[in-house]
Amino acid sequence: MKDRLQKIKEEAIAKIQASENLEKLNEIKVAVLGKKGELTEVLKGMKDVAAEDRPAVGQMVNDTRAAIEAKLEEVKEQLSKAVREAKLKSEVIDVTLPAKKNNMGHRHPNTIALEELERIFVGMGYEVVEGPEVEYDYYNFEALNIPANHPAKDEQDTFYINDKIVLRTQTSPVQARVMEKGKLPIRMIAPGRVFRSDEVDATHSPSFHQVEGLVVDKNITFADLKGTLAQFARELFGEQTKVKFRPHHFPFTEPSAEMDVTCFKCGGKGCRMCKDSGWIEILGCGMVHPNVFKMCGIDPEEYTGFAFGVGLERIALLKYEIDDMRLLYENDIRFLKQF
Ligand code: 2U9
Repeated sequence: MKDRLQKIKEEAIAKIQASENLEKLNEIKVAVLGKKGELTEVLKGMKDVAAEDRPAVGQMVNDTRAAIEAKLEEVKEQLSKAVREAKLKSEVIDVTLPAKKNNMGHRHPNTIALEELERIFVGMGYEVVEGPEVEYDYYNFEALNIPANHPAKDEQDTFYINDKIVLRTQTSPVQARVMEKGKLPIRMIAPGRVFRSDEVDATHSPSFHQVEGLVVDKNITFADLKGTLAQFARELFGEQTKVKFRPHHFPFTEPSAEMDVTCFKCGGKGCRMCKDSGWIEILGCGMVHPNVFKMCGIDPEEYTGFAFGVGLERIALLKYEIDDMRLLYENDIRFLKQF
């Protein structure tokens, strides 16, 4: 028995010493100390040992087991250390190498223009309000005094979800909803995406962005409209900018106008940018129509107001001298980085 145990120990220690990795070490452990291992087999044979010899033999088995376990632990530690060192070596970082360049994003020209518009109007005390892009026909048309037979309501121009719901064609429904809530006075802008059934070309897209404004209070006049929009134009295009108003028609405002600014490229002398006219059309505006007030629960005898609307893409194209709207939707970073 003694010789057998001695043999098991020597062979096991030799194998442990020779094992080249942790997996192999584990295999040896199972083969010697496991349920069906050599040493376990010896233990099973204890019943055949004479009773008086059992304590001594038992002690020998325990000593053998302890010696093998100690060797396993020792070699396991050596192998783990080697694995750790190899890993560290392979993960060495050379801090003297040049850093990888981060790809920086860039604000979109629309976003730059929007933030500029918001800065100007927030500076004048306006609130920025957003609303749903999928809108009831009621808020998009009816509440804004756009009659059922109006060409804007045609399926050729408007995307209909069903006969009561549309993709908003303007951000005016946001203002109609604010008016309906009844908290007066109102000084707000409503920026956002709008949809019209247009073919894509250099100046049209089925989805674009507007910023509309609305002021409602007692004693608001066309003079307030002119003063506010002239100040807006000076802040956006420079202090020297002059404005002029041409009569126009919108169903939701009366009277209505379009506002031109002196060409910021040639100062009004005439150039390619302003098609030699010296003027550039910027926005539409007008005094809120009494019918719109009535539809939204405001008494037009007590309150008056003005409203305006600008195409955000139009501002971005003009300000950054981009000649094709489609470039704004391609999102080529080489293009975007120029602004
Ligand atoms: C309410 C009442 C009136 C908003 C207005 C315009 C004039 C206008 C166009 C500019 C170019 C749209 O982006 S565009 O295609 N908009 O000319 N918008 S007045 O009038 C309102 C809005 C809300 C309750």
